[in-house]
Amino acid sequence: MLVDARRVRAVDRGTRGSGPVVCWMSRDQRVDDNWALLFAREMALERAVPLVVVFCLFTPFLGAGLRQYGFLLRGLAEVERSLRERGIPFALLRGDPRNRIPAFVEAHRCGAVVTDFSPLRIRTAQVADVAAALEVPLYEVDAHNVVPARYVTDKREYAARTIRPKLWRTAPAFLTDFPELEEMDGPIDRWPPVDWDQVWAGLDVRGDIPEATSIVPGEAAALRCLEGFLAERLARYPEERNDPARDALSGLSPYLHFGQIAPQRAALAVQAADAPQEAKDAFLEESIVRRELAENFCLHAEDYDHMSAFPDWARTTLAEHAEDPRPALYSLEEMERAATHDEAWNAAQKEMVRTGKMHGYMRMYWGKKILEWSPTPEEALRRVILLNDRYELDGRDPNGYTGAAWSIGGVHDRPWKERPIFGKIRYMNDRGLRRKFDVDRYIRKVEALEQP
Ligand code: FAD
Ligand code: FO1
Repeated sequence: MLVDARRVRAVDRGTRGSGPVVCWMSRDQRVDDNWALLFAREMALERAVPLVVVFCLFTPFLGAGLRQYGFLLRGLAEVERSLRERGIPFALLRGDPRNRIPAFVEAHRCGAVVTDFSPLRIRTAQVADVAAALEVPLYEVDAHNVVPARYVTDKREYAARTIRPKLWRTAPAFLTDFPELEEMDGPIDRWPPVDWDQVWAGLDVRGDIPEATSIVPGEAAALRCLEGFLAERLARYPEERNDPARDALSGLSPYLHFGQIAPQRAALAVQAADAPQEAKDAFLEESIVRRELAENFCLHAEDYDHMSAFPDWARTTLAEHAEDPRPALYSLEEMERAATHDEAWNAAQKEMVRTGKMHGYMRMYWGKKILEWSPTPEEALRRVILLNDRYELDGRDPNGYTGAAWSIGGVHDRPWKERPIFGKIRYMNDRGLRRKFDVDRYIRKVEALEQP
């Protein structure tokens, strides 16, 4: 088996047909290092039938606008080119996959469908509904995680320390290199090249938040970003990753979110890099443990974007402090305009609006201040998710819902010393920031960013 069976879930066995195999690409929007695509190709070869890759473009999607769809479409155009070079046809469908995928399978008498994995409700519902509507089998392949999310544990984990041993027990066996996606002699002209101008013209999403031009989309740019990280930032990562005034992060999250690079590729490259083991361990802790903990949270807590998913102690403490006076209260609109009294917070909001990517350390502070300055914790959670998914390139992601739940509701955290408003939720304040890094330097760095 080219693809480890522990990555594959037969969603619905159906009766296999004799026509082409469809790879329904959604989360993992790349040609190389894509286990779902490798699995579909192997099935097509075994059956001596064509392979066709389809992407079903739908709007709206969790607050995404031109900024996010632009990144996605430019990356997809690169996917189409790479696939055609390897003799694999690509088709872009428009509309609800529940209708469009079964219709495509019917129209082309396809024999089986393979799709990728995401723990978000919108995706698990789509996959279940499409499987129910198909006569032929549908397989889901976890192409996103190093250790498949459904395999690493069958329950909700409560902290990094509980999932970490389960991940590292099997990660070495999964951290293999990827097979090459070899050429096929497919019927690439049965599906004509995509008319991307027409796709862009028909994109009915809000366009008032401009594309993030400082981050180049696509699979090739993602690899360049990884190479740049290895060469210039990895060695500094342990000491400087929590310093927003410096540039020590990988910068990979937009590419990881849109599946333009595999977390496994990043992990393999970091492990093979000429860098201190401490730096490698620090990166793998974030990119494997923290990220797969977020996958686990969204997979096992369907209410991952609601307070009901917070641990009991957190909901209790937030309720006990719901009536505490709020020394500063801001409207969503004031927050969106970065018009608070706190210059560090305003800089973080501006960094996100201007670049599409807020520094990870500031996201914690940014989220916790929204709790402090919103009328209720429910409203705070709503605002964190709304602003995050509206402006971040890497938004609408398990990492984001988990980051919001960690900041507001102590998910994967523990109770801390009780205080007003926060109760026992971990607190952060600007004095703490100033102890950690040069806040004024960060503010100057953001002010120097060009306005959108
Ligand atoms: P690096 O430090 O280089 O990390 C590399 C990769 O490791 C990241 O791309 C990510 O996949 C993973 N990782 C790092 N930190 C975390 C973390 N805390 N939790 C889970 N995975 C992590 N991340 C998103 O991808 N999308 C979001 O919408 C998002 N929203 C967040 C909101 C809040 C309130 C908080 C506290 C965190 C959020 N994060 C989100 C997590 C984290 O801040 C980002 O993943 C990280 O800053 C991305 O930048 P990077 O890839 O350069 O980071
Ligand atoms: N996936 C799709 O299959 N079709 C889409 O039209 C689509 C739009 C989209 C917009 C923004 C964004 O952040 C992700 C988007 N995805 C889309 C990605 C995909 O749905 C992923 O499966 C989800 O991000 C769930 O993890």
